[in-house]
Amino acid sequence: MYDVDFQAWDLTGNSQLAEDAETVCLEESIPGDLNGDGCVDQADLGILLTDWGCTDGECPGDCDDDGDTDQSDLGILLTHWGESCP
Ligand SMILES: [Ca+2]
Ligand SMILES: [Ca+2]
Repeated sequence: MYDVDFQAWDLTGNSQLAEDAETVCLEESIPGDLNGDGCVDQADLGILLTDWGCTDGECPGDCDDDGDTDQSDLGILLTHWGESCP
């Protein structure tokens, strides 16, 4: 879905804007970064644990995007623990 957005920005002819947007997108795509602050830490773990057992497909703690929050999501978060943190 991001490709559609980048195409729209490219149509403006402002390549710098597109590059900035792509950088933000990449930072937000860190597996386990549930609150989107670019860092995988205890705040994200709290979100995952609060959401533990969710199966309705709209789960804030769903790291692997399979529609639930379970041990596979916890494993992904712990694998990326501390990633990109200051
Ligand atoms: Ca985070
Ligand atoms: Ca999941």
